[in-house]
Amino acid sequence: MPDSMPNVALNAAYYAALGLSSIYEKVLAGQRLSYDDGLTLYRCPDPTAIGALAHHVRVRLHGDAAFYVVNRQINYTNVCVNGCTFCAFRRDDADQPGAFCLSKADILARLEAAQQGALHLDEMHMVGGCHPGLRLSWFEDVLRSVRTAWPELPLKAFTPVEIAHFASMEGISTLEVLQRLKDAGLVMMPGGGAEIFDEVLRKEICPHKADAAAWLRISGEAHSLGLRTNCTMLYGHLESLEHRVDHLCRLREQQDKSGGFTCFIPLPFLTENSRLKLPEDRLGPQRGLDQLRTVAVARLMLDNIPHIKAYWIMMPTKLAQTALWYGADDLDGTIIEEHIGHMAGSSSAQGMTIAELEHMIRQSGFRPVRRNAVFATVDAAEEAL
Ligand code: V47
Repeated sequence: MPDSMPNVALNAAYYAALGLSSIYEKVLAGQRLSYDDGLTLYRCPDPTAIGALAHHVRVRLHGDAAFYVVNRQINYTNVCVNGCTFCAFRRDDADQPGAFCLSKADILARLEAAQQGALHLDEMHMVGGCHPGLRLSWFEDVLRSVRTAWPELPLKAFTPVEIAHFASMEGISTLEVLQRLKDAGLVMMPGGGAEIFDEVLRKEICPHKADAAAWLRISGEAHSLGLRTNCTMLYGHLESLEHRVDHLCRLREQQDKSGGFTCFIPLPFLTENSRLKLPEDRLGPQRGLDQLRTVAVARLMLDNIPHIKAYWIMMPTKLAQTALWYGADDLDGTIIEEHIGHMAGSSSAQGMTIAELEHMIRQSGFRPVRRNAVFATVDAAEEAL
């Protein structure tokens, strides 16, 4: 461990007193944790003990670096056929109040404004609802137009759920959809739509969305084409700790097979404007500690996924800073405009400047490292794409 990031908290006797000796030894030896270990970590009464173990792994992987990206999010539409109960962003059809659908010109204008403001974007992050009228050729045209305007800009777009939707609209395979989008310039896919993999619960919260097997299969197909992708877990709703650990184990298993997941993003459920109502005992300030613990358990369980993101849009910025000490190494980026979290009650800003992100990282005791969409540091970006 570098001298700049000492970890004085790893006291073997203390872990023994918590009943965590075997997990402690596995983590220090770099060995894989089991499903039962994941549950034990979640049930341990002392979150700081879990955080210290996760920090040990995080420092082993990334030292004192904390990553951020100069990016522009674009949500192209919120019209969606899926009707997920938790989602405050979606509108069932284009006539509903608040429904929107951007044109290609709108998208290009947003990027143009961002390029002028930020001087140089290192990621376009574009996702949207599963719109019943937008064809694959429209998305290909948008990607090609963006690539023509900004050939160096890495294009990150479409979750496996959108890919499944495009395939069913076009009557072609998901692999073919991925190949066509790759040919149009796609290099990276965001990790949304994973929600929670447990089949019974998934049917309850998002019955019409691509199922767990499809989500994982499409991620694997993207990896087989050389696309890199992220992965997420939506938590803090109706799921149990067993569901969470099962979700992490399924991601780890997929990563063993296809190897293209770059970053895991735990997404704490935001409750406002959502049809999914939570019982009282699931709400309240203890959710902050649950978020830190989830970041830490993810860092410890996902031994084959390089990065863990504390997404500052969905968690308070002070908590995202603290998460850097609980296993997270990335904060996402400048963002500029975000709808999914904000329509669900996020009180964070819409965007941050480079100076604000770097300040936030330095204030937490870490070294800011600017990266692009595929996590290459910006100086080395061209080689990585
Ligand atoms: O797929 C929807 C989630 C996701 C709510 O890959 C909600 O780098 C909380 O995946 N409360 C979209 N979460 C966001 C996402 C993402 C964000 C930033 C970076 C990356 C990346 C991916 O947001 C959705 C869904 O899982 N979501 N509604 C809600 N009420």
